[in-house]
Amino acid sequence: MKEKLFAYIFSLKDLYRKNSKVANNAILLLLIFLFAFNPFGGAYATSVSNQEFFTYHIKDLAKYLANDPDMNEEGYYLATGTYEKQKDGELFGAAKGRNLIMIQMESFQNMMIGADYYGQEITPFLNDFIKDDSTIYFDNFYSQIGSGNTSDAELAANNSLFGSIESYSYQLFENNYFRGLPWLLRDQGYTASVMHGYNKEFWNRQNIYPALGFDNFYGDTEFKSDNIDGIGGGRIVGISDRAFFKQAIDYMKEQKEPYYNFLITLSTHNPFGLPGELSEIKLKKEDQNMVGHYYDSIHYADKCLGEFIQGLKKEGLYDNSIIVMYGDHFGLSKADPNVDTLVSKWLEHEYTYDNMANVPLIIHVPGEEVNQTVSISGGQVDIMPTVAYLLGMENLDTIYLGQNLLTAREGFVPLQIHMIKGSFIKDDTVFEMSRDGVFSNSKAWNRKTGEPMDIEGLEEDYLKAKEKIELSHFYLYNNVLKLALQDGKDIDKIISKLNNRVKVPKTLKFMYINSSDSKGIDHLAEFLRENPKKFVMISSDNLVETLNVFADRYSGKKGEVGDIKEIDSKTNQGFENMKSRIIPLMQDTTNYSKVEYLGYENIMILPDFQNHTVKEIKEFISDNKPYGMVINIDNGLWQKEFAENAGLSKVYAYSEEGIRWIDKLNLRANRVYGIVE
Ligand code: GP9
Ligand code: MN
Repeated sequence: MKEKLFAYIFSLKDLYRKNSKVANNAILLLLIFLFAFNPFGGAYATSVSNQEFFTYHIKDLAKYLANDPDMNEEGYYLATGTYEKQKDGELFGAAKGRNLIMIQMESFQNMMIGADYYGQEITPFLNDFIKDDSTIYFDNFYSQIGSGNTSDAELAANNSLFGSIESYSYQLFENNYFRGLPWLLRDQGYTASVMHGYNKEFWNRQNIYPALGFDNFYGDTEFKSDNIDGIGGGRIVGISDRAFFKQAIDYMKEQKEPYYNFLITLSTHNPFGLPGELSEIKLKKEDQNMVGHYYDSIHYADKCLGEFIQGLKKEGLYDNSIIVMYGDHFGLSKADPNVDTLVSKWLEHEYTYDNMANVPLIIHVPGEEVNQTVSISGGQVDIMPTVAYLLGMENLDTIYLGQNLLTAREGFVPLQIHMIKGSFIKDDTVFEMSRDGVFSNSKAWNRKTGEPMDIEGLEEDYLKAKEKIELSHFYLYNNVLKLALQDGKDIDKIISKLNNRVKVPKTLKFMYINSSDSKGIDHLAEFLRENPKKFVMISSDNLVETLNVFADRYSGKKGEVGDIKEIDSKTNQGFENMKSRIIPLMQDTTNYSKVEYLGYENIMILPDFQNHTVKEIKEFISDNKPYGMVINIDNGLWQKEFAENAGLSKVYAYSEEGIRWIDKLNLRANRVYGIVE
């Protein structure tokens, strides 16, 4: 049962069937995530702004970011306000006044660069291109997406912010105020356009692009698909890269200069379909599957990129431009065991999560002698400041989280999916945060040798990686860019407002449901709709599944399925209002990030003192800033004391009398004693 880091009091019966000793002895850890109020209006803001620990965290962080004069000297953890300190460098303004052409390449992993498939060069064009006098190649560069995939890569590159892991940011924040690269360039007289040969509604692009600052969106109504059967794949069957680039050049020829064109490619989309006539890589029998098709499809994309550069030259669009290319995210998933095996075999070493997140960044400044390979670690949020530096921008008048990779002495890349929040890549060190939320269970390795590394000494960086992602979410969920940049509010004041939190009532209605209890789920939704001020604590034997079912049935988008049909069917508002009042009790917290990643971020714990040392529990509390603690006094009052002294200033542990708050908690209630104030 060692791996059962946290058990759950309501599953004791089940647990007992499996292991009576543990069931008898377990002192359990509960995680409760809750949301309460929203000082700024948006339903989603509710979820983040209410978090006391979060506020506290951010406050510290904002102070650190704003006031620490040594921040640059430290070389890592650079963020808003640091660009001006990072401008001094040989290449400042190397591309001043030029047109910017930025290409986000679908599913393009860095392991393709310089690689061969049993003697066949996969990316011959890019291999030459990165050796060109005018090219800077970043080989230690990473995708930093959240759950918005391609669209999060776009967001990170253009806005230097991390998308949410809860849902896709292009929808969550479609009404936010942004001030990223398109807006900054527009201020300098550029026209900003985005080109993507696919349905404009996908990822809600059509609705959010104007807010992101794009003057024009050339999508499926502008690009004529060549309809090559099977290219791309899955639901994303669209225009070929060849046809896309060709038409993109035609559109660019017509544009007023200076311009920024952001091109998003498509034909290397999973499952990497490529019709026979375009296929050039001869695949071994064992690779005649998604893995081999990926290599083949990347080979095709590489060829199209070469044709694009030729096309720019031919049309006189090349010399006065700066061309940026990067991959949006992985193509081959390590999570698929077959893929993992085949890729590891081809790589001749284990296919790791850092290999998977590693995408190329290539910047080409025609006519300038800039050739170099930059190997400090960087990620998509670093693109905006790096490009701004080459374009010679005097300042970055916005809120951003990346750094200029051409002057930084050290890289720092926070990640949030595949390797969960808190994971990072700091130059050659890869740190993977443990999914149970306990730092000491995490691991680290050297990205070059694969050798395991001691995690000792990495905790500070882990916290910074986590805080940086949280800061980004804080900005987005609270529309901080609007408040600070448009309304002119002081960022410190914005943060301090968050202290006016609404208190969670001491009496909670308790519901015991599971994912197959469809009546229970309907009842939960109905209760929340009818009692807009009340909170509900739900527990189940399969909590994550239950919350997912709730989301599926009652989110505004999918809400038609549920028994309650009156919720807003156009937006997620109705759902978010309900969701924000649910306090989940987690059953299986071996992977505590599961519930957090569903958007329930506050945590109530009931520590498992039996299977975990006090040190581990303290570590969990200090790193995860749980909201509250529940204790079981069966095994002694010292645990109550522990709870009270755990550094959770707003959290109270209750003894048996505390049971009154759980007025509807019936079964096994005598084993649960506490809740937050
Ligand atoms: C569709 C394309 C693919 O427009 O951007 O998105 P993805 O599935 O890779 O996120
Ligand atoms: Mn993509």
